[in-house]
Amino acid sequence: MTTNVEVYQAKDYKSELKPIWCPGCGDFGVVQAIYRALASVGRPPHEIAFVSGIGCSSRIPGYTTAYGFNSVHGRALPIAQGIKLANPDLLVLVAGGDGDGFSIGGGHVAHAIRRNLDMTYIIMDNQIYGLTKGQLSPTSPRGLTTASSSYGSMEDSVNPLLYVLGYGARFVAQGTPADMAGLAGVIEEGIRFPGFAFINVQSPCVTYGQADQQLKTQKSKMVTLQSLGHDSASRIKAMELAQEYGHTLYTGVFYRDPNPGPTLDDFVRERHTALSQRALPRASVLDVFQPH
Ligand SMILES: Cc1ncc(C[n+]2csc(CCOP(=O)(O)OP(=O)(O)O)c2C)c(N)n1
Ligand code: SF4
Repeated sequence: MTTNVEVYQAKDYKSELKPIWCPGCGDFGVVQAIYRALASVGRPPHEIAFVSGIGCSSRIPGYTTAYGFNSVHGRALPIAQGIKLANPDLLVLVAGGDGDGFSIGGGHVAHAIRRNLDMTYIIMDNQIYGLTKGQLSPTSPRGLTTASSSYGSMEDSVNPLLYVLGYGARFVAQGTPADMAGLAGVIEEGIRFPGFAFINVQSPCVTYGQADQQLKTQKSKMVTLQSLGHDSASRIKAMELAQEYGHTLYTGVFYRDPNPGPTLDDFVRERHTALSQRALPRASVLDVFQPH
């Protein structure tokens, strides 16, 4: 008996659009890592929904062959959750910048974590607003001089790793395009994780970012969590290491819940089956929550 299982390669996820990022932007490497991770997972492009907000990094869905939605600044997560609820069989990816995710959209991150739908959220953390030409972002370090802070930022930065760990995220990892194999690996692990997965990518903005945040420097500074023998089943140990955000560039999986349990989409999938609908029409999406 022959089985007809299609095998996908990284190039199958690359769209015909040519990226318009600045030469040397870290986001070029991130999209390559996403192609590789998707090829390893092997889902066909038409079964993938890729949602973003607004920013340089939010252009990323358009450079893939997945169904893409370059949505509204800070609102990628609510849209992605709606898509997943309507059709839980889709592989859902969400991407954007640190401004999109932790400034205007910061409130959504906590609730997406609590809701725990099976999706992967990739932040391209360049510590700056790239698209709008270099204003302070929530992850900019104190003292940073930018277009909007000529005397240096007077605020402490958000620590995205501690933020998501504190809200109970079940999968938390960090990567850099300076280590393409490592980044593709954590994205693949995030996609395979059954639940909400968060991946912080240190993706340098070569035009407005900090001078020491370039790929070459990152390569020499990064420390893999694996080399430390880190136990990724411990949230407390993950939080200890995450405190080094902004000082040490740790890469790899900080935390993976050893008992992830059922997701909200498991419940929704069960209800879809009970309602004999694989993907509910928009008008009936809320029917899955009816008491039965
Ligand atoms: C509601 C709304 N507010 C503000 C903007 C302007 N704006 C567009 S992108 C952006 C920030 C971009 O920074 P980030 O999200 O970190 O992404 P990057 O461009 O650095 O990848 C802002 C403030 C907008 N488009 N919509
Ligand atoms: S402005 Fe920065 S983040 Fe935007 S494309 Fe250029 S290098 Fe990349």
